[in-house]
Amino acid sequence: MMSAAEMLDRIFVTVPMLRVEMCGETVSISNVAAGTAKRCGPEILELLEYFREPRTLRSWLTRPGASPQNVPTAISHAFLIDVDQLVTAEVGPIGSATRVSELLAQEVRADTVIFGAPVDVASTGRGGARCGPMEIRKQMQLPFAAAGTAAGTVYLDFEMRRQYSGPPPSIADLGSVAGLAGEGMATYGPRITLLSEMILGSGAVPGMLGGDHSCTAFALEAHLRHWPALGILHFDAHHDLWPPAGPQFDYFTHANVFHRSLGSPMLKAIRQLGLRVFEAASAHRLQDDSRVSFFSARELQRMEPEAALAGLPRDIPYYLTFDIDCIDPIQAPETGTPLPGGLSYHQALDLVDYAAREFELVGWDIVEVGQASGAFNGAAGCAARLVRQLLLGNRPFEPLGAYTQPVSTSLRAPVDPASAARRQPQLDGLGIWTGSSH
Ligand SMILES: [Mn+2]
Repeated sequence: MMSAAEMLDRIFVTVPMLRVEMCGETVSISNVAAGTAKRCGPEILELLEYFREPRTLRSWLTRPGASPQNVPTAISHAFLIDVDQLVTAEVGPIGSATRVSELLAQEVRADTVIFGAPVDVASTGRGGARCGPMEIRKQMQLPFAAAGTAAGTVYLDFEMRRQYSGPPPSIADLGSVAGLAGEGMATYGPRITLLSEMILGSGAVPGMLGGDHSCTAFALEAHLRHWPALGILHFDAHHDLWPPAGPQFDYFTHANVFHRSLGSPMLKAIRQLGLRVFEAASAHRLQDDSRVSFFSARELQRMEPEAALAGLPRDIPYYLTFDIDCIDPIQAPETGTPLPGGLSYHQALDLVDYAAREFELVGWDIVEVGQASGAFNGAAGCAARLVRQLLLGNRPFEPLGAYTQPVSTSLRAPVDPASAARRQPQLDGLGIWTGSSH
């Protein structure tokens, strides 16, 4: 049981999407997702407005003229929520398991802050993407140490023939956005936006593990408010540009993600990569927008990453969103709407690596990874490796000729056997080597 003094220093925030109705002298507030409702005096609105920014209870109670009277009601009816209750901790965190309150109080500094969005209510295909965060975390097995504690560790990447130098990435993992049974995206999604805003406010790069692709629309909402201009690199078999079928169908699906984002003038460009969907559509449903450009999966078979990402404005930050169905279902079958003829894992890795080096990536997600159907989850395996490449981002590295020996050295100087023995690598299951420099 928390003491009153401890409670005062907890950080609370107003739950998004409360329903507020004025009824004469009183106001009726309801949290539809939680199933709570309460009629209150109108002064509660000031309280809820104040906590739209995450703040401690103490800060409210020490404000001149502020009243404590609605605080217990607001908390017991889930109008105000402790920020740590926005998420549930997950097994196998990537980097250091971190509470939201620690991030907000700046007790943890991280380059990237990971969170999961285990939800698939907006999928029109097979479900299962709610398992994505868990399935990806299971396959990460990353040696990335807890934030700020990894001095002296180096990372090798045999596949890419690189030895990364400089400080390793510091990564915090908040767990996953908590959901309520039967909840839809109209209330779950805004909590993704809220968490993304908090991470952006901390100065870190948010990295989201979906979830169906509708999650991206809510993360992007935070980005499009935060950045004066933004571009999107969109990996997908589908364009996800469908407008709602009509005003009566204004619900969220994983197929109308970018139609929603294009409503923002802050979105300057979107490059779609890997498209290969055959569809019949009335022409008016897909309107030309000069911000949208794409290459099909087939076109990409003959293109270098440089060409695939050419022609985009380079003076703006980018958000990278990766729907795992971009990769061919032979390698990544565990997804809701698979289509044949996708990118190979290696093509995708080359593109993501190039994007991370050449563009300023300020946020990213990997979505639509489903549940394993057998012993190995190929989609999650591909996703975990793409996550690793995104976490390494644009860090400097030395090219490797063989194991830990830089190419330049191997070509020019004989190897000192004693030093080679000291640098004997330890392999882990993902082909990453880590060791402290002892
Ligand atoms: Mn998609």
